[in-house]
Amino acid sequence: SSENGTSGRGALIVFEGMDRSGKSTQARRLLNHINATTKHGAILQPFPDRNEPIGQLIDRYLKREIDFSEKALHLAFSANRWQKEPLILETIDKGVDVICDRYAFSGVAYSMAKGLDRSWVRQSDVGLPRPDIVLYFEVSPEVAKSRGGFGEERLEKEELQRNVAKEMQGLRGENWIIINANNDEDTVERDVRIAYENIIKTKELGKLTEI
Ligand code: DGP
Ligand code: NA
Ligand code: NA
Repeated sequence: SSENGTSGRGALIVFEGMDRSGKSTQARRLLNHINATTKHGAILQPFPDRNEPIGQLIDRYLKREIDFSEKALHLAFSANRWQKEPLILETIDKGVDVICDRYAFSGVAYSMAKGLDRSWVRQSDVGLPRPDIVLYFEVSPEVAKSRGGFGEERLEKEELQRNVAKEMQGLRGENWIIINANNDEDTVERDVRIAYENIIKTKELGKLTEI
């Protein structure tokens, strides 16, 4: 059973998965649920965070306004997360949950899917706060497709997404929960809540060592 809602530090909850897996919708639903049902509450932290300076550059890259070399892009996404590390730590310390919509696993999986070497790409995220739980949204290509075509953004290409999904499989750790994102929204929401209720927090928030 979890200590959520009673005492101690907040939980670090990460949503990962492919584009159109429904994770952003469900991250917002969990945020609302926690804020409606607990005293401690939660905040939602999307990555990339397009509001801070490095995130603005990433946003312009995704909209094809500027270019990055692949390694510089990798470090930009990573730096975008490091910019938010102090906020994440302070928030957790206050007892408030932090929900991240994507995290370092996207960073590693996208860059590996583009052919960068794992031992190089993992380094820049080592030391970031370690999630208490990673909710991995698994969606079949058919269902993802039925939810609408890819948008205009530069990484929303079918082959790349397939490779990202493949790389994500290799990143699964013992704190990962696989969410069947082919199910309807209410079923997925129920599964997410069950996972949330069953988070087991260590006394101190850990740090990412293996990614
Ligand atoms: P989103 O705002 O979740 O739709 O993400 C925007 C795009 O950026 C999406 O195609 C996934 C990709 N992305 C997210 N995080 C990272 C990362 O850390 N590295 C790379 N290369 N791509 C990422
Ligand atoms: Na997207
Ligand atoms: Na999203």
